[in-house]
Amino acid sequence: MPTRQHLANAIRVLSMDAVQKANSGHPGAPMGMADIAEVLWNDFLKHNPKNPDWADRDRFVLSNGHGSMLIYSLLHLSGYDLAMDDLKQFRQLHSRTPGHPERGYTAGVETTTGPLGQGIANGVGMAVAEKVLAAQFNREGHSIVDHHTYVFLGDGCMMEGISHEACSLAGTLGLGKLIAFYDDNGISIDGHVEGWFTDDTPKRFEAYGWHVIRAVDGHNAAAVKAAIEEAKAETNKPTLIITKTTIGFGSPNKQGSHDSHGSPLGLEEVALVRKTLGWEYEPFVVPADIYEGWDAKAKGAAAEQSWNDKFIAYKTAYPELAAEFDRRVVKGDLPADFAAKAEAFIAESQAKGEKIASRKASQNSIAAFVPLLPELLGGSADLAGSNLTLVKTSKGITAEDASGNYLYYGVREFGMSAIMNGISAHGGFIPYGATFLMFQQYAANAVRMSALMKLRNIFVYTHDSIGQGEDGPTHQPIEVLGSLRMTPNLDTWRPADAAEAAASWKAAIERKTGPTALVFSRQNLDHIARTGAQVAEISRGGYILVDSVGEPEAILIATGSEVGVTVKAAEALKAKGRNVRVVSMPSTSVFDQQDVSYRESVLPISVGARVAVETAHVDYWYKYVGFDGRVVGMTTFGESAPGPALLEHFGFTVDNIVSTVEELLED
Ligand SMILES: Cc1ncc(C[n+]2csc(CCOP(=O)(O)OP(=O)(O)O)c2C)c(N)n1
Ligand SMILES: [Mg+2]
Repeated sequence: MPTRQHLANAIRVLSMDAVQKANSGHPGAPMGMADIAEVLWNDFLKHNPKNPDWADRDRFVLSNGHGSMLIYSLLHLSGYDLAMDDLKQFRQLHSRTPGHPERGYTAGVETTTGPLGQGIANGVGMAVAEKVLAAQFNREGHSIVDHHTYVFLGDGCMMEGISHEACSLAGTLGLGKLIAFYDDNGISIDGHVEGWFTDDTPKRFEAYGWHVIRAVDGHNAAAVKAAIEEAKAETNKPTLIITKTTIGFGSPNKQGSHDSHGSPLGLEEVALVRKTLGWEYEPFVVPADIYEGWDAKAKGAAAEQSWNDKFIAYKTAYPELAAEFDRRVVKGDLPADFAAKAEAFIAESQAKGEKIASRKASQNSIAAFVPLLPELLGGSADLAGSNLTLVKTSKGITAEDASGNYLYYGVREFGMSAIMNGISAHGGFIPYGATFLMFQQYAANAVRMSALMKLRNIFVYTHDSIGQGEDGPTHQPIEVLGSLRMTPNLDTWRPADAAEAAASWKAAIERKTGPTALVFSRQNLDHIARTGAQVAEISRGGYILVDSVGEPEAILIATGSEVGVTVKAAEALKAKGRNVRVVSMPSTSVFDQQDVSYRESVLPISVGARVAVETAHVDYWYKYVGFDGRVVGMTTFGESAPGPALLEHFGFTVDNIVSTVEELLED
């Protein structure tokens, strides 16, 4: 049987060889953390390489995602569907070993990491999901949800602000099954960190309410093992294990230096590492006894089997709960009657004809859907009263009682969004979380990561424009809608009234392949009259709201709070004998996905005279109105004044829309 160090050396050598072959990558972190990973994976991690989707597996997150060869080596060695040939394709097009670990590309990669700090926040989300799911499903004598979340992170993650947001909340929520390993190697890209990172990290985490295990020798397997045992014994607090390591361990000339962080070691040094470690095999050759030492297939199958047995007993005792678990966690399906009930709610919202803010309409939708969907896990970054995310059936989650369905995220927009990503990646929940649209920019990269990972998340953004008024330009987004819409695989909805708000919530909940941003007004909006057929067409993202007689002279396109004023402008134009059409376009990406004949029926190519109306940056809309079209929109920041005064000041009036259309037709 090979020694522990020899098992760890397999990671070191595979990592340096793959980086060398790709002529690109980061050998330092995998070589430094190899011993820790070996102990964690071989002695503790509960997982089944043959079923990476097993619901009660431990979650492993490599927050320092630049060390991707560490996780690829672990997955390969322990028996996942990741062959040596895949390792040889490290960082190549369409390989299963992309530059940074990517969810969906590699079996066993739980979350995409690389943007430092987000992995630990995802890990916090996974631990939240475990804790809430356990509170909802476990019963006396039946612990069907009972797993740990392990996170590796480095100095970079520790320096990033998001780690403060997420770890602070993790302490408050008492996430006892979250165990993080800080790769305390004193090195980041620019060199020794003393010049830019001198926090007392143990004290910092103790102040958050974490259990901290200090100064563990990360190259001493027995010490690492003892630390993990101690961490698991602490069930009320998350644990940070601070492991002292040497970056690039095993490289005689580069270990301990940032030279080993992010470039190939070089062929000569690679040869010296082999000598130093006593590794006598060619690149990408692992001897049978090493594979044997790593093989987790039999142990993993047995672990899953024993859980399956537990689940059978649970199913006998609690058949309904077991069916819910299967629906929510295993399949991620909605209740069979959800679609019909949601349709009825949309129709009811249309019939009621209320003049309310779309954020209020959103709250009405949440109130209607939460009782139908226990998987909805809500929250807001300290703006519940403004975002209107709380409803009667919302129950806050606390350290002591995690059986609720609502998280008070505090003022942590980025943390909230990345935690939502972790909750969604874990499974069992559809998270929704809210802030002002302006502060989406604080969270932007986590929203992008959600879209990249194809996660089912609902980002709720209220106070969506200058219409929010007195708070002024610091709170009035101009460029955010455009950037949301330009994010691949993110659907953005900006509903015009209660019916569109309800339809957008339904679409967001039903979307399994990516996140949705729902954008709502602070101010009251007119109720819009629609036929039943028009109500059904909301789900197509864009539809004819007020039609012309035959082919229109001009088409007006509006979204959200500007639909009402645009309809009025169209009426004024019609009174002047103009034959115009109004298109409501709550979601451009959803409209773009419709078949060409539908799109052509709404926006016929033959009608070049087009005007878009939206209180956001004009540039986005030229795609729909063409270079010769007009946009009633924003090119500057807003101002501080009451909302109606600002809307008038910036031209969102019937008169200005009418004259813009007339000018265009007269040109
Ligand atoms: C948000 C973000 N900023 C910057 C980078 C670029 N980057 C990658 S690794 C790294 C330094 C990380 O230092 P550390 O976590 O200590 O890694 P080590 O060198 O110890 O492996 C930086 C700045 C990044 N990946 N993500
Ligand atoms: Mg470091």
